[in-house]
Amino acid sequence: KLISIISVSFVASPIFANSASDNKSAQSASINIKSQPNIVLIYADDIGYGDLSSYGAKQVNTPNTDTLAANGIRFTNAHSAAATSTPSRYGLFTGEYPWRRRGTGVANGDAALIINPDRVTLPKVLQQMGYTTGAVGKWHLGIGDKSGEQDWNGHVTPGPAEIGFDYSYIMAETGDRVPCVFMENQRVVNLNPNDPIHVSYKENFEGEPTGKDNPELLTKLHPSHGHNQSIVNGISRIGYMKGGRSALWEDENIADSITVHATRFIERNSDKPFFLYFGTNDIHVPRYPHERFRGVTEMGHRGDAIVQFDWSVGEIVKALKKAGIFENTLIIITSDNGPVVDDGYHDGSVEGLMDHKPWGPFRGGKYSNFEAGTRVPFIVHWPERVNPNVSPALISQIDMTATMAVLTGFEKTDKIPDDSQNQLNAWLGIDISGRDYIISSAGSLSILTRVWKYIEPSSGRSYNPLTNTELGNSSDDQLYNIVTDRSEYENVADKNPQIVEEMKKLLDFEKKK
Ligand code: NG6
Ligand code: CA
Repeated sequence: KLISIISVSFVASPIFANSASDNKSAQSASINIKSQPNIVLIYADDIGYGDLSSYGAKQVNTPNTDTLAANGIRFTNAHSAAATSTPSRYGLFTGEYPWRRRGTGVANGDAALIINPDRVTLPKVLQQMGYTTGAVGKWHLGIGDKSGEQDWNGHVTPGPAEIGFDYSYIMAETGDRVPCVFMENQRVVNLNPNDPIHVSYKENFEGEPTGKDNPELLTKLHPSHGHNQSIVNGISRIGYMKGGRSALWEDENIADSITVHATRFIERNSDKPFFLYFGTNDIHVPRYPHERFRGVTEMGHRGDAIVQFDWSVGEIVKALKKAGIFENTLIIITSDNGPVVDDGYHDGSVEGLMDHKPWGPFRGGKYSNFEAGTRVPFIVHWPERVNPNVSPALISQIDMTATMAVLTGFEKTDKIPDDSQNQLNAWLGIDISGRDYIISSAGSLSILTRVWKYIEPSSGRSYNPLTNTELGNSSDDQLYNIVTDRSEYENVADKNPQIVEEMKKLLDFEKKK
């Protein structure tokens, strides 16, 4: 639908000139592929474009991920919907751009579920097509129906089940936010009813230590900015909690715990099609990898967490092979946003960075409008269907819902938001062009074609000294030629007023939808 509107009003526009190739022909050559592979989405946290050795990293080795990249398609122009976690995940599961909806910014630890259970979602589409669906690991979409007044001591609903997951084993919120507990099918795991959990994002509970007042209790990590409230297992967090002692996680065991729950899900469901969303905690802060990974790189905890991430990938592969379903499983590996080195804890990552470039050849990082905010690794591996390749196609995670719907034969595609396009041909390596354009959100909205990138003016600051991030905000129009200047150093808006006009027009057209 979208394509036709665009081609009517914008087809002659100079913003689409010099595109990699004509994707119309690729689109009409659409393969007839309706089939039901198992689908495993490995969703890394904060892994940047340059963080994997398959994407050029030299100081850290990610052999398990690299093997999938070498035997699958490695995308070089793939984007998350936003430059932070919650909005990217919202876009991923709903197929709707997060900037269309309020309340999709980084969710607090006591936020209610931000996805309306009446929506058609990626897991619901797959459920309807007969898949068993599971969500394991980082969630960060809120849970329950009462922001700020959650009772964590019973069945917390709505949550993963209400948006389409048959099974869930999730971190209640994020690694750096209380409550620091796992929830299995929306109940806190290992909770002792005599020691109930209390959570507040407003004030501390009497007598409970904090990172701010009791730094002597920080046995594992000290905050560099923020993260100085409740202390859980020697690390201070965002928010206050008390109780739930038997349920608290140990940060060094998170990767093991979620990986085992992911592989068990695979084992249990290997005889019928399943969809596994595996959101890793790595490499988000607080980074405190298991001792078998701590020190394996010379890059501090951030490098070690990348190796731990790669270990998890290897375990998933092993489980699929053991179950005999590796060949017919579609594995997608990508990340929720770009990289950040110091996101709030002293963990040796700044000192250990050396020549490593988490952002690859791009400018910015997590939180940024510049490319490194949303241009992320993206690997598609499916031995039965996909020939190894490197693809320059412009693709976005926003398309996952529509693309998987078409792949699996879901017919009510009109229920999926227009933002989500069927890009199956691009995702399977048949079409090397991909989308005509995508919109990403960070401090501002950016619109990216295969040649041009336009960033809307905003009043935000241009640099965050705490995270050392160039945010890409400016009160001026910014236009970059992403082909000749992929690092976005030369703003050519003044030289190309007509292109700026066209890009703005297209963005306005999208906003009005
Ligand atoms: C920020 C946190 C940061 C991280 C981020 C969300 C502070 C000072 N910073 O507010 O540490 O949690 O939110 O990251 O609190 S995300 O990858 O989950 O979006
Ligand atoms: Ca993230």
